Amino acid sequence: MCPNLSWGKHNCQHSEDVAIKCFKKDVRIQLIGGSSEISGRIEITRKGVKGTVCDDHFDNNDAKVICRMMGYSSGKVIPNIFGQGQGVIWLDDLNCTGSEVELEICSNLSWGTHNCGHSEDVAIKCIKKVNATTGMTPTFSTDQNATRIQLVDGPSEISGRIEITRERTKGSVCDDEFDDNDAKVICRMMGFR
Ligand SMILES: [Ca+2]
Ligand SMILES: [Ca+2]
Ligand SMILES: [Ca+2]
Repeated sequence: MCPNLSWGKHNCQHSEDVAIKCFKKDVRIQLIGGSSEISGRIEITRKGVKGTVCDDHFDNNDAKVICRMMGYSSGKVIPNIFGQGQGVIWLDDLNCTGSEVELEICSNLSWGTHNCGHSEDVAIKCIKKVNATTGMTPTFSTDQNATRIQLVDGPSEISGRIEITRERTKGSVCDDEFDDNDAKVICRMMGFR
């Protein structure tokens, strides 16, 4: 969706291939105890510490934001039949409008501040993204036009030379005019920041 994007057009040599470093998000969200990954008790791992979310004021708008952060299109609150969590209660009285792309943007967010017990741990069910034209859930393996991005030849998965696989052809990205904003978009597409 970036302007002037033109796949395969360039005046570059491979000596100009660009490398980037992404940052791992310090918040990771999983749904625990459900029959599939799209439903369950919310488990948030923040700075390496696992915790839960309290049901006070938790509604579908809050669920939507959490599902979207996990890469799904939407979501809703469901009864917590998945059991209580343990450890930290990360969030209480969530006050998202439903349009935020990250929890951090929701108003009055305060990590670790709560007046809850684990019997109030909340559970949600997310809705997978649906392809508007086919009504199918997109998968990388069957869609030849899917764009897959990896960072290669680096010390870890979060840094290295950008390798984009598109229409089953591997390629690189030229460093001409490539800046931190371009890197951010690519990192975000890979689930990093
Ligand atoms: Ca409650
Ligand atoms: Ca709420
Ligand atoms: Ca509360």
